[in-house]
Amino acid sequence: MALSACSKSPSPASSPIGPAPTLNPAPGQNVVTKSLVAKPTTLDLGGVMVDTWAYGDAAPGPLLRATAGDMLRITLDNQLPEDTTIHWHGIRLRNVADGVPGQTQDPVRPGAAYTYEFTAPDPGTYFFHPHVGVQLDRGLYAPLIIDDPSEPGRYDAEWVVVLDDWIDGTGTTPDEVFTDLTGGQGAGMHHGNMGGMDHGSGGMAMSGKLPFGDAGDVVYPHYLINGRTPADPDVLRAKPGQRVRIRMINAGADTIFAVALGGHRMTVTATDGWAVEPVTTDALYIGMGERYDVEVTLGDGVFPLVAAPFGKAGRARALIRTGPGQAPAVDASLAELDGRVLFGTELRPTESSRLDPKDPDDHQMLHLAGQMQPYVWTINGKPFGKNSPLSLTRGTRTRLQMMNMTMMTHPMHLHGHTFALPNGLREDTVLIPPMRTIDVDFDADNPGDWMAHCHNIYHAEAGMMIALNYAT
Ligand SMILES: [Cu+2]
Repeated sequence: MALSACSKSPSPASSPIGPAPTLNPAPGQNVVTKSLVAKPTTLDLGGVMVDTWAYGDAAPGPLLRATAGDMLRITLDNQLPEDTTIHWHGIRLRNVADGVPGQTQDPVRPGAAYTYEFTAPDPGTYFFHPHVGVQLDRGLYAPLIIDDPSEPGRYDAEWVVVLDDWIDGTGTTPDEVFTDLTGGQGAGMHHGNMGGMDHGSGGMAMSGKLPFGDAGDVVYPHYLINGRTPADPDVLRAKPGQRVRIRMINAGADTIFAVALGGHRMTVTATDGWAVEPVTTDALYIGMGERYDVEVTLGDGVFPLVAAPFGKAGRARALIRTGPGQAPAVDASLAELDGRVLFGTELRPTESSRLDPKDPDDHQMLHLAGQMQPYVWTINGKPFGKNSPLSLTRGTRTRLQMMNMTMMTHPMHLHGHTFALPNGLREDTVLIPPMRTIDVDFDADNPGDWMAHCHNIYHAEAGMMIALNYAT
């Protein structure tokens, strides 16, 4: 049986929400219109054929691109055998378009269509995916880029690089993985490395440090960049000396990656769409649901762009080619992964990315707990559906104190808002390391029924979600 987030919602499916009110564009507002078909398909991941679900016939799905201030009008045609929705991850949109079944909309039934209408106010790198069950761990994800109309064209080229951990269609499905984690008899499932001691080629991890505690809960047979295995990788082409922006998105369900580009250092310029004071690094960590923009001036040759899964064996790889030459071996070591691996929380915001300085008026707590056996992950002592929604007040600066009482890292994601870390860094997803507490502040200026949850999709499905509600 496929569990869905909807099935655990406090709003029973028997009380329908109905269609979202129509959004009319403001005078002069540009409207980006697109249709997406969610459907079963067969994909070639690069020598590996899998039956999966995707938006169209590719994973990642089609790039969706607009300019800040545009209205998006996106129709989802559900040709899946299950209910689905789309969540526009990181966008500060109107609540009715947020894609949470039972909370902001009714689930989109098989054979039905649903139109999302919202304005995308902030430029940056985003993505979209279902907010139902563990569908994100299939091929149902795609990049969403919101361009900044005032940005100078500083780049010769721009690439979107989407990371993923892949298991669907390899003798099991994400639903079977979840069933197995929760004690059922799913097929083909292997439990993760509980001790987190097998550290693959994860940079700092190689030096024996365990910055994120236990690795994820699922062992994946494949790690992908732009839907390709390392053996038959995506090849990104440019000329030597060109300045390239790479927009990185971690669409994985259970995997933190360390990313490095062989022979280069990378300058990080934004996270979750918000500009940061540039930092040049050998490599950087990217958690599930996080995005980083980096810029690189390319050398001459063929270079591996590698994403090493934290605490797990294997790697994802693409190639950057600016000239002739032999590609390096799939498993060639990268010195950069053993160099400085940046943690996102070390970054500092630009002045333009800061929240106005203000003390919080409202304090709320997210107490994160859980364990593998039984497989239950909770916020404030209970799994989603049993925990009490947080009650916010419109117009207040709200502080969320996120306390991780587990030995795993949780990428905590807030819908409909971006928060500021204590150093001012703006994000919508932040990695909370084991036994650590991070306070984040945000303005409750976008009323509705929202979600905060772990972006490990198996944790979220096992209960690590909570609603935050406030009215106009
Ligand atoms: Cu988690």
